[in-house]
Order: sequence, then C-alpha cells, then structure tokens
Amino acid sequence: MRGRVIIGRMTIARNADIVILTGAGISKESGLSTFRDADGIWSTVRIEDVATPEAFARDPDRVHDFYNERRAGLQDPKIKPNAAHEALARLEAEWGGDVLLVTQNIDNLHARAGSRNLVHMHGEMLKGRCESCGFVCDWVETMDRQSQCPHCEVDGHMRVHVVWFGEMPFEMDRIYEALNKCGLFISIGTSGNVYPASGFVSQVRMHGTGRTVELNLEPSEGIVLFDEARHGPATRIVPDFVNELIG
Ligand code: BV8
Repeated sequence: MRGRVIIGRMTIARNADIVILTGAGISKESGLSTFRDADGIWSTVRIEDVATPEAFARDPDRVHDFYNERRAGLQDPKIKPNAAHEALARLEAEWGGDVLLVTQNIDNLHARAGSRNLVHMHGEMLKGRCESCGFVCDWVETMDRQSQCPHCEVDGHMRVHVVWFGEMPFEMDRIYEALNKCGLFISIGTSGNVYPASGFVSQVRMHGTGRTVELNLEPSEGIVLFDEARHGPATRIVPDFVNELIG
C-alpha cells in the first residue's frame, strides 16, 4: 500500500502526524548520564536537594553548583549528537506528515542534530531565567547568587531555565493537542517514571487514535501500554526504526 507503511502489527499512513518523546536514554551514548540507571544522576544526589524550588530557596549555592557542573559538562567538545538524534532530525525532514519532538532532556543535542519542531518540556540547561523580570536568555557560563539579569540588571535573581519537580512543564497544551491527533507516538530512552511525560502514551490511547511504540534499552514502567516495542541501544534501534518508516 503506497500511502501506508507496515511496521510489525501496525499500519501507519505516510502523511500521519508523529509525536516523539525522548528522555535521558537517547543522550547516554553521547556521554551524558541518565537519571535512574545504576550510575545515574539520582544515584549521586537527591532530587529534594537539587531539583525542586524548595531546594533552591533553601540552598541556592548547592543548586547552582549542581547545574554549573552539568552545564560545563555539556559544553565538552566530546559531547555530540549521536546516530539516534540524527535519525530523528532526518525523520522530521523527510516524513510526509508533521513530526513534533518533545524532549524531557535539558541538553541541546536534538537541536544540534538538526531537529527544529522541538519542545523542551523540562527546559534547557544552556538557558537562564530571571526570577525578578521573567527574562529568559542563553546562559553558558557559571551562574551563582551574584549573577545579574542582562535585561533588568538586578543581581542575584537568576536561575537555570529548567522545570524542577513540583513545577509546571512548558507547552503542555501544545503537546496534548499534538498527542490527541497524531497517527504515531514514539517514546525513546525514558524509564516512564516522571509525570506528566509518563502519561503521554495513555493520553494517545484514551483521547487519540495513534499507534504507540517504545524504543528503549529495556522495558519501561509503561511497557504494557505500547502497541510495539523495540529494545536495545538507541544508536541502533532508532535509526533502524526511522529507516523502516521512511526507507
Ligand atoms: C508536574 C529537569 C503538575 C531537571 C526534570 C509530589 C509533589 C509534586 C509533584 C509530584 C509529586 N509526586 C509526583 C509528582 C509529579 C512529578 C513526578 O513525576 N515525580 C516523580 C519523581 C514521581 N512531576 C513533576 O513534578 C512535574 N510537574 O507534575 O506539574 C502538572 C500536572 C499535570 C500537567 C502538568 C503539570 C515536573 C517534572 C520535571 C522534573 N524535571 N528534569 C533536571 O534535569 O535537572 S525530570 C528528569 O527526569 C529529567 O527531565 C529526565 O529526563 C526525566 C525523566 O527521566 P528519564 O529521561 O526517563 O531518565 P531515566 O534515567 O529515568 O531513564 C532513562 C531510560 O533510558 C531508562 O529506561 C534506560 O533503560 C534507558 N536507556 C539507558 N541507556 C540507553 C537507554 N535507552 C536507549 N539507549 C541507551 N543507550
């Protein structure tokens, strides 16, 4: 069937809209840590100490240090997009329908791979936000309690532009609208532990008509909710899946 592609038990219209959700697993082979693997970030620090508004109010220096270390690490020349990031950029460029890439990741690897229709629902590590005037800007250097807002020039009110636990992720209305009308939802490199991202597959199943696929190193918490699943390293299974979709 020319206008459709068959993948496993799924038949996908070649002009269907696609929504992709990625998590830390897609960046692992680029050299960035995940969160819940044995050597993950949450094995070294507690969420309550570094990734909540309460932690920032209680000990801003500790939170600044946590993000300063990760911000510097991301800018290491060795950290580059991998074949999985590049395959998703190719899918957006060559697929017949819209492709919306929603990432939980705060790294910049999808944009560097060429993805453009991209939502950082948990924010971006290389951006800062002023809690005094709300200004958001690129921020690649160290941030601390003396950092000055480039817009209102108030000192000491800058924070990293990421979504902490207990805060509202960005562009949720746009994401839910895309989930409700997509023909295919692909979840890549996420353990399915963090809400509301972990609920996206259920959103598609309950309010949409799309098929659902998990591409992950191992079965996630939500594996039973997916129509199809491929397990293995992202740099192999994501390009393979994209090639099946667009040939
Ligand atoms: C919200 C930015 C309301 C920071 C992150 C009590 C009080 C308040 C809230 C809650 C509460 N109880 C529950 C909640 C909700 C909470 C939540 O889910 N908590 C969890 C811990 C239970 N969520 C929130 O607070 C969210 N806000 O709920 O607001 C609301 C309600 C409805 C609608 C709108 C709003 C805000 C959550 C955002 C937190 N910020 N990041 C930072 O990065 O420092 S979350 C953080 O976890 C990262 O973004 C990360 O991406 C994300 C999810 O983790 P994963 O990406 O899945 O990473 P993980 O390590 O877990 O898994 C990696 C996977 O990759 C594994 O499966 C592994 O097998 C696989 N893998 C490894 N290697 C490879 C691989 N796959 C392929 N190839 C490989 N090579």
